[in-house]
Amino acid sequence: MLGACHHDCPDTCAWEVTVVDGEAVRLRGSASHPVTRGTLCPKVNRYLDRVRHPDRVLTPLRRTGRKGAGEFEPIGWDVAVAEIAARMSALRDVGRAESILQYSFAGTQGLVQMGVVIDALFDALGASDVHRELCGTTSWLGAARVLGRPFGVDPESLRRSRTLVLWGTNTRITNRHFWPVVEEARANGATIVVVDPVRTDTAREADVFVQPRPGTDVALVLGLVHVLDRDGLLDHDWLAERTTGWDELRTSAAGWTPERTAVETGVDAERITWLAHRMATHTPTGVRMLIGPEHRENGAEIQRAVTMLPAVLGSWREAGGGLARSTQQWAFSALALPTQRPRRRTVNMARLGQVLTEPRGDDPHIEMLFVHNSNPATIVPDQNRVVAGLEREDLFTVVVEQFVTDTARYADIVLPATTQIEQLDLVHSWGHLYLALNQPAIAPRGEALPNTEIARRLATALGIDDPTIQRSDEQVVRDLLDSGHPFLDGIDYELLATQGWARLAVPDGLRPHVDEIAGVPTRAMRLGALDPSRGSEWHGRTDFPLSLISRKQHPKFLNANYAAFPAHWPSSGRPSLQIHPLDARERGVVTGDLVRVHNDRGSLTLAVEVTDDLQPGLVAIPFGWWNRSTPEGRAVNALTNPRVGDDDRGSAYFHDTFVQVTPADGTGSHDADAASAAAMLTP
Ligand SMILES: Nc1nc2c(c(=O)[nH]1)N[C@H]1C(S)=C(S)[C@@H](COP(=O)(O)OP(=O)(O)OC[C@H]3O[C@@H](n4cnc5c(=O)[nH]c(N)nc54)[C@H](O)[C@@H]3O)O[C@H]1N2
Ligand SMILES: Nc1nc2c(c(=O)[nH]1)N[C@H]1C(S)=C(S)[C@@H](COP(=O)(O)OP(=O)(O)OC[C@H]3O[C@@H](n4cnc5c(=O)[nH]c(N)nc54)[C@H](O)[C@@H]3O)O[C@H]1N2
Ligand code: SF4
Ligand SMILES: [Mo]
Repeated sequence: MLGACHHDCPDTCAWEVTVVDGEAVRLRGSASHPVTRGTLCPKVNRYLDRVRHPDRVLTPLRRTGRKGAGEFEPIGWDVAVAEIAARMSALRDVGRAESILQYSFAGTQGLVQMGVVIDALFDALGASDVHRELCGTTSWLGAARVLGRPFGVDPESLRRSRTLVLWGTNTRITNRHFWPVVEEARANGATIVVVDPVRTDTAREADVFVQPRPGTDVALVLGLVHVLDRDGLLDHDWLAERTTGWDELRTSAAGWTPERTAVETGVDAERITWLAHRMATHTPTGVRMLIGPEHRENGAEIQRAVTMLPAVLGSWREAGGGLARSTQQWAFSALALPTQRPRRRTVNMARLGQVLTEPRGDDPHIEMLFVHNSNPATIVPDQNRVVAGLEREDLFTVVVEQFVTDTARYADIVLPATTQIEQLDLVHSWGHLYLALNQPAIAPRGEALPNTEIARRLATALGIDDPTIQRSDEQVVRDLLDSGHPFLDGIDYELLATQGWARLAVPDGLRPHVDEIAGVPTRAMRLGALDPSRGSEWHGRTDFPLSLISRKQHPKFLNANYAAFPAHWPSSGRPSLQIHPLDARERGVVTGDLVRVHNDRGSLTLAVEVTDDLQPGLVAIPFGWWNRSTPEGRAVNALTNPRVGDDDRGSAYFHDTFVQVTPADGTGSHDADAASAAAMLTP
C-alpha cells in the first residue's frame, strides 16, 4: 500500500507498506519518488516497531493515580466520549466555551488528521485555540518583510547552484533527503558553505565553515553587504528595478567593515571578504534555510537580513539562485483549505505554562485542555511552569496519543490515536513540491481511532451538526484537491491513489519573484536598514554566563517522538551537555562528569561532553528527550526562554537562554547517578 511519512520533517518521504494477512511486514521508501529515492531515514526505518510497540495506547484510558503518575484504567469509547462531551457542553452552556483550550501542533503534518476536521469541531464549540507558531512563523515573518508572500525557490533547483550556502540549517540531520541535491551541486562545481555557531555534522562536510557567535547573523550580513558595495560587486540595474530601500541598507552597512564585523561575529575578516566575493561571482548563488535561527528574539531580523543577500545580489534571476526556505506555501496556495474560519480566542503556544498558571489580563482562564498532535510537556519552553499547569487539580485534560507521553501522564482521559499506516491522509511537504496520498495499510490496532473520527463522535455527542466534520476522510481529501488552482493541474485523488504522489504543476527551474506565477508576487523586494542587536537577553549576566542552544541533534530523534525507545538513543543512552574545553577547564570537569545546569527557571543534572564543536561561552543540550531522562524528571525545556514577541506572534526565544554549569554534588558517584538516570528512562 502506498503512503507517506507524516512527521514534521521537510522531507515528507513517500513509502510503500507490504501487508501479509492484515499485518504490515515491511516499510520502505518509494524508489520512484524523486526526493525519497528509495530510502527513509534512521528515525522511521523502524516505524513498524512503533506501530506494534507493546506500550501503544490501545483503548481510552481514565486516570486513577495523581496527575503525572501515569496510572490509568481502560474505559470504553462510549464512556470516554460521553464524559468529555459532558464536560465540554457544561462549559459551553454557561458561556465559558473559551475556557476550553485546543492545544495542537504538527505531530502529524497530514492535512486531514492535523486539523482540517478537528479544528471545525472546536470552531463550532467556540473554544480557545493556539497560534501554531512554535515553528516556522518567525522565519515567515522575517522573509515576508522582504518578499511579500515569501515563496522560496524549489529546493531541488539548487542542484544548479555554484555557491550554495546552508545558513543555520543542519541538513545532514534535519533535512537529509536534500543532501543528494547538495552533493549534485558540488559535483557540478559548487562550493558548499555552512553558517552555524556550532560545528554540526553538516558543517563537517562543508567546503567552507563559517562559525559566527550565536545570534550575530545580522552583523554578518551587514559585513557582507559592506564588502559587496565597497568592492563594486552589486548589480545596480537590478537594485534600481527590483528593490526598494537600498540606500537605507547601504547606510546601515557603511560602518561594518570586515574588521568590525569580525569583532562582533568572531568570523575572520578575510573569510567575510571571501564569502561576499564568492556569492557575487561564483553563481548561481543559492541560500538554504529552515528554521534554526528563528528561535531567538532577533530571529525574524536574522531571517530578514539573510533574505536580503540574494535580493541585493539579484541571485533570483538565475535558476539555482535565490532563497530556498519552507515550501509550505506552494501547497497551501494550491489546496482548498478552509478559509472562512470563525475568529477564536487565541494564545501563543509557547506561553502554555503562563496561560495555565498565571494568565495575563487578556488570556482566557483555562478549565479544560484538549491536546492532539503535540506533546507540550516536552516541547514547550519553561517546562516547570507547563508541568505546574498540567498538575492543576481543577484542570480537566484530554490527550489524544499513541503513547503515554510526558503530557499524557497528566491527562484525565487519554484517547488512543491511530498511527500513519492506520489512517488516511493527504500530506504536503515544507521541503519540496510533491503531494502524497497516505492510504491506510492495516486496520487500526486495538481501539485506536483517527483524530477525524474522534472529532465526529464528539460533534455528535455535542449536538453539533456540521457537514464539514461528518464528511469521510476520503471526501476531505477530494475537497482539498478541488480548488481549480493551476498548481493542481492534472492531479486528482485517483492519480494519487495509483501513483502515491505527484509534483505540483510547477515547472522545474521556475524562478519565483521573477517569472510570472499565479499568486506569487513579483513586486519589488524590500530592503532597508538592518538592526544588528542580539536582543534584550544578551546583557551579560554574570550568574548565568553561558548561552544554551537546544537544537535537533540526534539522527534517530524526530522532535519528541522516539525518545522512549532505546534503539533510537545515542550510544551514551542519555542526553548530555556539550561544552567547550575552556569552559570545562574553568569548572574542573571532563567528559563523563556530572554537572548541574541551571538558571532561574530550572535545573538539570547531566553528563558532560567536552567538545570544540562549540565555541567558548556556548553550551548545548539536545532537544527531544523525554522528561524522565534526567534525575530531576525534566528535559532541556526546563531551562529555555518562553518569551515571544509582544504582539504574541512567532516562536519562543528558545536559544536566547542563559545558564550556569557547576560540578554536580558528589561528583565521585558517577556510576550511581548514571544508574539512577538509566532507571528513570525505563518506561
Ligand atoms: N533528526 C531530526 N530531524 C528533524 C527534526 C528532529 O527533531 N530530528 N525536527 C524537524 C523539525 S520540526 C524542524 S523545524 C527541522 C529544523 O531543521 P533545522 O532548522 O535545520 O534545525 P535546528 O536544529 O532547529 O537548527 C539548525 C541550526 O541552527 C543553528 N543555529 C542556532 N542559532 C543560530 C544562529 O543564531 N545563527 C545561525 N546561523 N544558526 C543558528 C543551530 O546550531 C542548528 O545547527 O528539522 C526537522 N528534522
Ligand atoms: N528546546 C527546544 N524545543 C523545541 C524545539 C527545539 O529545537 N528546541 N523545536 C520546536 C519545534 S521546531 C517544533 S516543530 C516543536 C515540535 O512539537 P510537537 O509537534 O508537539 O512534537 P512532535 O514530537 O513532533 O509530535 C507530538 C506528538 O504527536 C503525536 N502524533 C503523531 N502522529 C499523530 C497522529 O496521527 N494523531 C495524534 N493524535 N497524535 C499524533 C506523536 O505521538 C507525538 O507525541 O518543538 C519545538 N520545541
Ligand atoms: S522523518 Fe523525514 S526523512 Fe524520515 S521518513 Fe519521515 S519524512 Fe523521511
Ligand atoms: Mo519544527
